[in-house]
Amino acid sequence: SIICCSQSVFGQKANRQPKTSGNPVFPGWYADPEGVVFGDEYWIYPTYSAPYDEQTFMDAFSSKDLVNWTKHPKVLSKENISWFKRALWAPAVIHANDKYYIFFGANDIQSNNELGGIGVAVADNPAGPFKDALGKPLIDKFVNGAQPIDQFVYKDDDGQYYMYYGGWGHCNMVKLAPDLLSIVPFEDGTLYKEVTPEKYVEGPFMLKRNGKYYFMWSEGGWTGPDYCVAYAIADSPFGPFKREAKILQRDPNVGTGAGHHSVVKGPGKDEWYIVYHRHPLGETDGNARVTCVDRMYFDKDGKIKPIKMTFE
Ligand code: FUB
Repeated sequence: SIICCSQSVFGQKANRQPKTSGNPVFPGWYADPEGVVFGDEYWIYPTYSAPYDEQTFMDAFSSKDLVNWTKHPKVLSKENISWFKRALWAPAVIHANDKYYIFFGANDIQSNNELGGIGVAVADNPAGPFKDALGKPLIDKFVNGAQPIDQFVYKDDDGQYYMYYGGWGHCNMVKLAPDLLSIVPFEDGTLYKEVTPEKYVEGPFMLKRNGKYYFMWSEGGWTGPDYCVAYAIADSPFGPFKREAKILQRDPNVGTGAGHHSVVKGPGKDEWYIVYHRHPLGETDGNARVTCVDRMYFDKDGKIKPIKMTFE
């Protein structure tokens, strides 16, 4: 998966294979990985993939070389969220205002009618401890049919933060205030804009490359073999997000149910990695999800090439 470093950095001989971490990149069942780069370190914040009632904390993992990973246990845990009732999952993490913000899904608002949805916790360093900032969720209801989970926070070139989120086949975007602790109206006065692409299920992600917005998401059922990632290309963060293609999907020789991803940029020119979870072959438990990283390439027209899942 991850290529350690350029040969020039480590003086490797030209014919030596670059060192890789191997997939999965760390042991244990971890899903919905949010990969981010902070300074000279790569960080991955995943869901602790266990039965719902055991998802009471989040671990994080850091690496300077994308090969050796250090575990940071319980960067966020239920003790630091006063409104926690049931489960934490699918984090999105961003560095802003000299702080680190983790946005997370919590509790069960649809079956149990609990206070829940998308929360936000803040820390002074990426290993936490993150502490809930609001004493309540940032978004605690379904709007436009979108379950308030699976958020991704995107900073546009003009400094504006947008949050894309949504499960159950609907995706909304909201505008965040500069302190990232409240949502503010768009110019037309609305708070929520639905941006759902065709076949969208959950797990939105956005990146910008060469002036184009690449909006990505997961399709299929999260416990099943058909879970996969597709994308759209747009000229604006508001879309429209016209589905281009599926780019990550099961491989009978490697894994099934591959999705809920993020993307990190490596140090090289146009060097990109997709960070995602997949079900190991032969596993039937829906929570058997492991975090993997593979190279992501663009073709000469700017389209994302189908991703080859590996054990490397
Ligand atoms: O980990 C719980 C759920 O599984 C996430 O919210 C979905 O995106 C799916 O990956």
